Amino acid sequence: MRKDFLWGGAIAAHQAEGEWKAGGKGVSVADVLTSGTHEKKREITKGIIEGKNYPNHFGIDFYNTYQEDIKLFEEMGFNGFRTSIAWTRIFPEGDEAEPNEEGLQFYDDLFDELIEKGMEPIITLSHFEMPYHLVEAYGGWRSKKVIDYFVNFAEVVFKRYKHKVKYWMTFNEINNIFNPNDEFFSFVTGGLQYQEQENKQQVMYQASMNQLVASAKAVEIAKALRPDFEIGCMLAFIPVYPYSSNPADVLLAQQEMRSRYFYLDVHVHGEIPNYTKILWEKEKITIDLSEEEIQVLKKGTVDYVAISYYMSNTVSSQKQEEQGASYKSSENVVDNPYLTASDWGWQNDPTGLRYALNELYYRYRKPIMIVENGLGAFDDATNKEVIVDDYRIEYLRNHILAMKQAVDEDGVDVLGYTSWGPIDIVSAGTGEMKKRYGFIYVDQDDYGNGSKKRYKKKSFDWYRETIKGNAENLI
Ligand code: P53
Repeated sequence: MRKDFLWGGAIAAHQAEGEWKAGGKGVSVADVLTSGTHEKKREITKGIIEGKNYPNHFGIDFYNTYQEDIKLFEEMGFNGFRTSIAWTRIFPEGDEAEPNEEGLQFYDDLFDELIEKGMEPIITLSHFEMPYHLVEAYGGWRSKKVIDYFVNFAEVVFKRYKHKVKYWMTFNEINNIFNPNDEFFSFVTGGLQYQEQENKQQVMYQASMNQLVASAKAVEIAKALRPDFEIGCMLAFIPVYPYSSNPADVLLAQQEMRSRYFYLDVHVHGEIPNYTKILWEKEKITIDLSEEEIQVLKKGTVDYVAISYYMSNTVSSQKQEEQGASYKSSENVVDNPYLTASDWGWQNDPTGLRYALNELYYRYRKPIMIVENGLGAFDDATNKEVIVDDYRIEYLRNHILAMKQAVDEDGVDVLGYTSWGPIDIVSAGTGEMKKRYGFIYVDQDDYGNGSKKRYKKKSFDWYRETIKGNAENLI
């Protein structure tokens, strides 16, 4: 493991900060999402509807509590911390010419606090929180105008924080826009809402190309400001396995991986891969992409690859009987009989992390940062002073061990590991508080009721010891 390995945790502004209107903040896409459950999808409402529960409006009040929360992270020995900048704090509507000073000041204070407590800020520019106005007025990322608004936002924050932040990511889980099973993700990732008649694939690819161009432009600007900036891309990396050794399954799994690799091929190599060009032709998809933009993609390639890793998916070319409720990144996903799943149907697969790191590193030869990994679970908080979350410890231990094997035995270059939600936050997928990832328990329910007091879970001490021993002490 690297000497300067970054150990820490990761959150996103909209899932933690709350105070959705404070300091001149505008409405983001996350602000129009109601709360749901594993069984009941979050609703995307047209604007804010009185009487509905919008959990991102309150988050865990991190906007007001960050100093105390960071103190707890410091106690665990974090030397890195990932969060995002809420675009709507800086540009409330998204298309203004001038930024909102109060929003900028908030992140100045937050980053100062992190640095003072020994943590390298690792910052995502866009994490499921684009201004809602850009959705209403421009149709989200389907519009090329949004490229300029994003690039302007990126430039403002790069300039403002260039002495405080070195590690950046442009778009969180950029590939999450591509989930044919769930249009929810197209909305949170790309601000997309499809019309009845339109070719969804076309819209999705156009939005993705617009984001990829915007990312590349941001990289160029960043590098001109400070050449030693580290700018990464970020993928939801769910490796796809074949259900059997039937060559049809193996080929299907390989083809489904393209919905991940397409993004990396552009981000890292600066080129649209042949398999995508062929698909566009076959599906009669026409993408508006100028020669100049093609050149921009070539120049604005990333320095590192960041991933979230929670699970693997398995696909079968044949229909399988009696499928459970596994998270499905495509309609061909079936349960993997060798794996168990979380209460939300995410199949727990530590070996898959080692597999993923190898695939990524030897395909792209870029350092990798694991910026999300963790187990969403129900915690028994009958006695808040003693919350025993052995299941979480086991999940994290096995994944960290798999990462260590990838580093020590396979030679993969991993820059750091920030577990998801070191303090309980609002779930992105369901809007629940009760889907908890934290080492720190937050006394609050799905409706924002509770004392909001913080309590250390059993995993708190375990993670502190793991970091202290640089994971050498894990068994
Ligand atoms: P929640 C689905 C699949 C993989 C990653 O998710 C995902 C999702 C979204 O549900 O999102 C990332 O909160 C995302 C975070 C999110 C985290 O995973 O649904 O980057 O914002 O909170 C965990 O359990």
